[in-house]
Amino acid sequence: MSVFIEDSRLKPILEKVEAGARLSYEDGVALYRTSDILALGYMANLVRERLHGATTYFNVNRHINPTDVCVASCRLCAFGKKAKDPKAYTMSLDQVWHVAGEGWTEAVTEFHIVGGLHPELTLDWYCEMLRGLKERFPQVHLKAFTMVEIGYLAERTRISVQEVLERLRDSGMDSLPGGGAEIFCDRVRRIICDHKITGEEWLETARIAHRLGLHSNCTMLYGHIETEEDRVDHLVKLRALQDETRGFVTFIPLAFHPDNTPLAHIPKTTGFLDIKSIAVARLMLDNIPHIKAYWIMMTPKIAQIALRFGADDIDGTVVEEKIYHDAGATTSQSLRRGELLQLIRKAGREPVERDTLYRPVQRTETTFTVLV
Ligand code: V47
Repeated sequence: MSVFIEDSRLKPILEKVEAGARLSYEDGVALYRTSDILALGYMANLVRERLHGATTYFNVNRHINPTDVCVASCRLCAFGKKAKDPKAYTMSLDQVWHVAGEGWTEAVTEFHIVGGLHPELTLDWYCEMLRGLKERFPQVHLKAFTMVEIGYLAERTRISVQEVLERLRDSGMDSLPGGGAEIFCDRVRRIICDHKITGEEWLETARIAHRLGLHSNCTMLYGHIETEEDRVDHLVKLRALQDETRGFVTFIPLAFHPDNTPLAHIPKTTGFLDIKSIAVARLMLDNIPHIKAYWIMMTPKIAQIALRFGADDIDGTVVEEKIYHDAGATTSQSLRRGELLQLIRKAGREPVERDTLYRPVQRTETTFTVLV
């Protein structure tokens, strides 16, 4: 099929995409540099439809953030607070289990659980939290703890990352979300998140998790001080690890929201960059099955457009989001299942409710069955 390409530098890339060939680092940089968003969208949509046709996935999930107390003080973050901050909170185990139940009205299939790096909560506490959730909600998938939280627990408990992962898995953790990856480049990390594990450590933690048979997602935070080269380097590193482990399920590009962070002077990302980040990810990450347009971060309107620029997933109902809303997000904190269906259908796509590992879910008003 022919397509009108305004930016002639994209022609050799189009040939590779049509042939199903892997794109190089240089191709990735060229894709980020182009303004030819329609050619980019054409190519990304070609790959998206080759993999998923018109299907667009969503899930019925609930976010739980047990604490916002965090020792890290990352400049990118408006969520984490020092323990002595009067606005900081830490839930008791009973509160976590209670909050989880509040999302139950729509029969959620996933709890997405992440929090700050708390200096006192122990590995045993987290294991008990998971066991309590599994006991009360045995059919709900527990997608819990970023690689950064895992690294911190290992450091504090003085045991290996592998042992932390095994203990959490044995207590009920089913998979891991993709957060904390930010941008792997050291120079950028030193400025936006200098107290976090390094990019290499993030990748190594993911490698260990995948080797234990745990799946995870992966993310990239863009729109702050990183260069186009930094972004492509990040994508290429994720792709290389995926060649090795096949453990990543979904990639989620995350736009930096500057409000209430020490980097508040940085302008917000544009819709153009948000859409481009989805498309470039779809084209570069040829071995990661899904690309998510996280509506909380992109707004439902841009997320809907993204479904024609490479994304095949729109995340879920979420119910109560804190990380982006503390950083000035003006989107709603939750969407109902019916609203997600509408959003997808109005983009001419076919909604499929999935569980965390993308098995289709069949449901009645209050119950669900995962189709295997
Ligand atoms: O790790 C923090 C980012 C992430 C800000 O795996 C910020 O399915 C923008 O990882 N502006 C948490 N971003 C969110 C996340 C996620 C979201 C949805 C689905 C999944 C999944 C994972 O948000 C953090 C960090 O990278 N973040 N502060 C901020 N001011």
